[in-house]
Amino acid sequence: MSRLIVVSNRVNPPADSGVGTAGGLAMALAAALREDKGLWFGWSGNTVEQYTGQMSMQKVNGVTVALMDLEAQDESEYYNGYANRTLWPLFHYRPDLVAYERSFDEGYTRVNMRFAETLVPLIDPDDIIWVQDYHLIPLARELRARGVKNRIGFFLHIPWPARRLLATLPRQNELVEALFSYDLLGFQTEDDCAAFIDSAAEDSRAEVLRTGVLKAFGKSVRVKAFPIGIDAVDFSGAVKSDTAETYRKLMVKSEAGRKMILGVDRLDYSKGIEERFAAYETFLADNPDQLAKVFMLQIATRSRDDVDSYQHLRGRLDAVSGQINGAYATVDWVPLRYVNRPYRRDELAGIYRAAHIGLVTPLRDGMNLVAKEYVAAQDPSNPGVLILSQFAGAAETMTEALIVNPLSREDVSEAIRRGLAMPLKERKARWEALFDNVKTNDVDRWRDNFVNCLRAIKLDIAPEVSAKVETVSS
Ligand code: ADQ
Repeated sequence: MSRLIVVSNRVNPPADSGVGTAGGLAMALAAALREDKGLWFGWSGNTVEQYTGQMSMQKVNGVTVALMDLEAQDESEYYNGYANRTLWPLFHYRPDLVAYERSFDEGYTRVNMRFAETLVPLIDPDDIIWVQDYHLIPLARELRARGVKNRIGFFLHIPWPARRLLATLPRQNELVEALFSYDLLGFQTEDDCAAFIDSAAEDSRAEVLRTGVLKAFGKSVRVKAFPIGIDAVDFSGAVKSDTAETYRKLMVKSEAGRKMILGVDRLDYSKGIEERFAAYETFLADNPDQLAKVFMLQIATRSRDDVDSYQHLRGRLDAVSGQINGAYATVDWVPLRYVNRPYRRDELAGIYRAAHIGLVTPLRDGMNLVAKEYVAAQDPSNPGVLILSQFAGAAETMTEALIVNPLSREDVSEAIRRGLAMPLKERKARWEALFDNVKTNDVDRWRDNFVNCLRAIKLDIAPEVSAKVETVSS
């Protein structure tokens, strides 16, 4: 069978039994690479004075990884710049936070060329190549320009924005065109597929050849939704672990008979944490009978500290959480516990299980795996209630959650009230349907569906190889 090459910005194959610490995505990719004797290629996370094109090959937890270093300028223009200050906010519907700087755009193109240059010598003719996420959209174009004819697939973990929003990005058509150098484009949801097809059809005159196959720029590409899941089996193991049970008991003790409303997120403006705090404040104001009977625990681990919008958000959350506690706390009750340290997955599993409400209210999210982990961690005989934003990719399939508009304080506040009062029978019925979906559509299924679909693509719809190197920047 052909070998699988996974390419992502960062590379982190966990050990076989990474139950406590490793994320499901990394576990699933590493398992496929071990089976296939594949290769995982990406940036080492290190910067050097001068990029040399050298890479280091090593075995990490049974997976062959190839790592390259970048220059400090690359890190600032490509990673902190175009990826995290241009594409991330734009694709999460925050044009107000987008930095449109030509140097970022140039750095993004340069780094994708560097990825291609370094990767090409490692590719065998029948390898299949799977590129992950928005950092590497132009990679297939750069590989094709260097003569690579292999099947190449791309999966976008974040949403694809609406056409009118994408239009605010200078040279956005070049980004769309770059995606036509792939054979298969995977999105999280049907909605994202439709948004991409709309961009391609309206602005790049792409033709729909047959369902899910688009043609433009003399090339064809298959477009399909592959909703990502969690590592349901491994996560169930984490839920049953001693550590999870210790944390569950710790939380039950600290609840002191109160009901816990839980939020768990990377500290990111797309997760809607500030809006969630505001909705919780509305809930406290509108439900005086619930004061001191509930509390919210928000775990928000710091991320992308080098980007100013993240520093600003941290400051806001510190202030708003302080205001809520200042207004409502009593000597024996703190309404909002706000925690910035990260927790291991088995610790989180125990915390999820002790929560009466899982409050997952991103303003935009590709999928949101926290929603799925919360469901997987519940006690089947007494499950909690998931409140889920209509703007998370997960809402497309997790329809038995209480679906809310995260921008409406009243909407979220009412859902909290309803969730706290929900009878056991309804909680069980909703949870059973949700859990069934989480178990069936897990991360292994996501990976296998994508890889099988890529393998099955006949080269007759493979893109034509372009002899000229085109770049995103002008
Ligand atoms: P993230 O935005 O990082 O990922 P999310 O799906 O919310 O997405 O969480 C990913 C993982 O991080 C989960 O396994 C969760 O347990 C863990 N995590 C989150 N907060 C944590 C915390 N405070 N402490 C410890 N662990 C924490 C991107 C996209 C998502 C998409 C995923 C997968 O933005 O939309 O679901 O990729 O494709």
